[in-house]
Amino acid sequence: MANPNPYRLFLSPRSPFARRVRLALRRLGLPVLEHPLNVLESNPDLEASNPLGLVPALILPDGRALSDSSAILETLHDLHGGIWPERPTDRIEVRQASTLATGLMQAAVSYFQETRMHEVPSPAWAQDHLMTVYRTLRYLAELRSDLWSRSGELTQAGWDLSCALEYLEFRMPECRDAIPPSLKASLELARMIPAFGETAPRI
Ligand SMILES: N[C@@H](CCC(=O)N[C@@H](CS)C(=O)NCC(=O)O)C(=O)O
Repeated sequence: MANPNPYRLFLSPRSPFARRVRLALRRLGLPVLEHPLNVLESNPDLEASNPLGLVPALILPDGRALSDSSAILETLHDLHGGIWPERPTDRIEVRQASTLATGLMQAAVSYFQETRMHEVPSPAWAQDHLMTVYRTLRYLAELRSDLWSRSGELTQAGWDLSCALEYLEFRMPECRDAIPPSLKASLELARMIPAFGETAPRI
């Protein structure tokens, strides 16, 4: 019988932050009702759960609302496990790699908003975010490969990196050639998983 109170997720099909949560819910096998939104419009249902008006927002089966993708992943790990490695020393490093990959998403989202959505873009501000993207890509390429995948399975950081790289290709195609081959390996691994294709950013 279907769970009468599945998780409910407010998302934008383009949001890399929503995507990391969608992928985690699928990996954990948790039933979820997805509510895709256009975040450029007013969304009273979303705002009733998250007054910041940001996606993702997750409604737990008991009705409590969670916002921010990283906080949502922490709660999913508290409730179900399976997001972070069991060993605390491993967890510290994978979580830090995940934080940097998520920061890469944020820099790319900010760059896109500045260059394509502001009436008068600031070239200096956009350039600063572009440099952040390049610097972070170089830094991430130096990290140990087992932070991204172990025994052929992506870690949470590997999923986040894959979402960030595909978002870069989607919104900042000028950065495509700057993605180091060692990082592309995670993206190739993610692309073999159907859920990754099902949650790809689309217009
Ligand atoms: N730190 C937040 C960032 C969420 C975020 O910025 N979401 C964007 C979509 S990519 C959004 O909802 N934007 C709507 C708006 O700015 O009004 C998270 O990790 O969930």
